[in-house]
Amino acid sequence: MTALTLIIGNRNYSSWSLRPWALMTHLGLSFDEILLELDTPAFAAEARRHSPTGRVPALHQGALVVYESIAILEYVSELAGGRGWPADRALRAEARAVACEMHGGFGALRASCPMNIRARDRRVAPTPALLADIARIDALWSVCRERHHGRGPWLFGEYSAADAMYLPVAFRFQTYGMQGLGARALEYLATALEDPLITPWVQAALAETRRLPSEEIGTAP
Ligand SMILES: N[C@@H](CCC(=O)N[C@@H](CS)C(=O)NCC(=O)O)C(=O)O
Repeated sequence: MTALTLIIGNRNYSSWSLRPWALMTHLGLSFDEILLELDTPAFAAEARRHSPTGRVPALHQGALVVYESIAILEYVSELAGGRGWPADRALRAEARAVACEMHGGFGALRASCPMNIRARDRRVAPTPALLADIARIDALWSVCRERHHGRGPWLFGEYSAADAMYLPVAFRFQTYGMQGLGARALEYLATALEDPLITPWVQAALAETRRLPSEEIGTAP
């Protein structure tokens, strides 16, 4: 297979980059990484060289450039013989809906609680919009786990692109100490945060020293 290169942003902050990285890692695909420092004078020009949107992530394979995290998830799943999604067609449709909901939604959560893997004990205002996003995540994770717990520990039993999409949400729960998850959802949160395959990303994120003030949100509890 032609070599794959994933273009990513700072591991501590770049939630969109983490998603394809997590799925590619779970699928056992081998790939190189190029990290572009977010919010630097060089970023805009560099990112434009790698992706037409000037954003990360992007995936390169020879002359092919795939951008938009969800399109990358689809592509790498195809490269792995479809293993990025559930084998069952109905489950696959549900998993795609759940993944698309993350890609296009949860605006309050994303805006008020940026992913910041190394930060702990941050608190943000529990606005109605944020609480509504948390309630929806609780419902979604709980229903998935209730229905699929017999097949494995992930949203649809086996690991899928849906889990990769929600991994940055798990880090947000850890950073901002958000309440509101029921037992099943909490169990899933622990599964996501304790996933040994993401350890290299987390270790690298913890080793990063650069701070982006725009992403350092929240006060001590
Ligand atoms: N919809 C895009 C979002 C990509 C995105 O916003 N990436 C951020 C980093 S996590 C970025 O490149 N920000 C730099 C900028 O917008 O200048 C996707 O799903 O890949």
